[in-house]
Amino acid sequence: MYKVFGMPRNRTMRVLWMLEELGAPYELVAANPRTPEIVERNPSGKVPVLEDDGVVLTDSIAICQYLADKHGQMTAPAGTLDRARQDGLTQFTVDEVEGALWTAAKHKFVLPEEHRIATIKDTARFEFEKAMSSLEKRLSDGPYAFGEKFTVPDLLLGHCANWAAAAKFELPGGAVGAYFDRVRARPALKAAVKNNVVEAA
Ligand SMILES: N[C@@H](CCC(=O)N[C@@H](CS)C(=O)NCC(=O)O)C(=O)O
Repeated sequence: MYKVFGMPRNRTMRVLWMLEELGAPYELVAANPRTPEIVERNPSGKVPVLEDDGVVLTDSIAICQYLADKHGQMTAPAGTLDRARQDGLTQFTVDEVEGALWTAAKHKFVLPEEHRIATIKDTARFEFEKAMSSLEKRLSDGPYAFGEKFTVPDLLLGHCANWAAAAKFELPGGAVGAYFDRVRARPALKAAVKNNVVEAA
């Protein structure tokens, strides 16, 4: 059984959602970043962490792609042109979509106060908007980014859309808005939320 360390309210949700999509059994160990149980598994103190067969894996994107490859679902096979295009969209999601959201979050509550710049939120919003225009040009006719198949970058983009909504970034309407609605309505996401309620300490 997979063991997931982290909290559903942060990037840990990507791994929980992924495991629900795959129908794989897992256990969530609720743990905040930088706590001893995380630092002993990930020197940067970040979550999520996944333990598979006692082996520790870090970084949500790498974990999700590993799970997709291992289970042979939600991914094009490695070494194919389709996979290269899929990985390109994953990288775009990390750099341009998550990058804008993470910049805003770091300067709101992650960095030590003396290193925060409050006005950076305007820059983050500008970058997020720019990323949304690029995404519109990258999407297929749907229902998902590469057509009928729901793949790893769809899940990551759906997670970023939820993150953006929670952080009060404006989500686009039109084709991208409709795409986000489809991804965020996945039953596996609803199951990941329902099955991993963590009481506030
Ligand atoms: N590249 C990592 C980033 C992980 C990350 O930054 N996680 C946040 C929670 S969403 C965290 O642990 N932050 C604590 C910190 O930055 O000190 C991933 O995708 O898993």
